[in-house]
Amino acid sequence: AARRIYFAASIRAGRGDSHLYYKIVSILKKYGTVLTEHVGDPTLTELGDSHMTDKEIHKRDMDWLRSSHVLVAEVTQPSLGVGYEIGRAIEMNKNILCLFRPSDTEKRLSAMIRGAENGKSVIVKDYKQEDIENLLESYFSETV
Ligand code: 6IA
Repeated sequence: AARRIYFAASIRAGRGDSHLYYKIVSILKKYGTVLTEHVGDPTLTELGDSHMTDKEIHKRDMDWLRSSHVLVAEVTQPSLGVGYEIGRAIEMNKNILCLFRPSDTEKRLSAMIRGAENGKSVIVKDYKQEDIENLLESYFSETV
């Protein structure tokens, strides 16, 4: 069966990187089924409304997370929702790849994310936008 990939990135915390999220989703589709394609939708704004209540969104996302094989999270734009998803995924023993762009932010990545790295199931990668294809290729061919 195809890998089930949960992609996490900022929504209400800000959509400034949405074009990059779109690109990441399009690359991830080579490696499996992306459950959370909407996260990469550049037309989705942080103010946007959905037909679902927050409770329904939370339940659907947790069900998807449970059913996924791997969580890929773009963590450069700090987001409560993404941090929450990473924490829940760690408790579920999922494979997790966190992607951070040091050169595109003044902020340092949270110690709770950087410090969760274990060299196996939880990987934190510093990267540049232009390296994303190679990075995902080596992650999916060597790690998961
Ligand atoms: O705190 P944030 O909103 O930045 O959290 C973003 C993360 O939480 C993403 O990785 C999503 O998986 C999840 N998430 C948060 N809000 C939604 C959502 N809202 N729909 C789906 N997943 C969500 C409805 C979108 C609305 C703005 C049109």
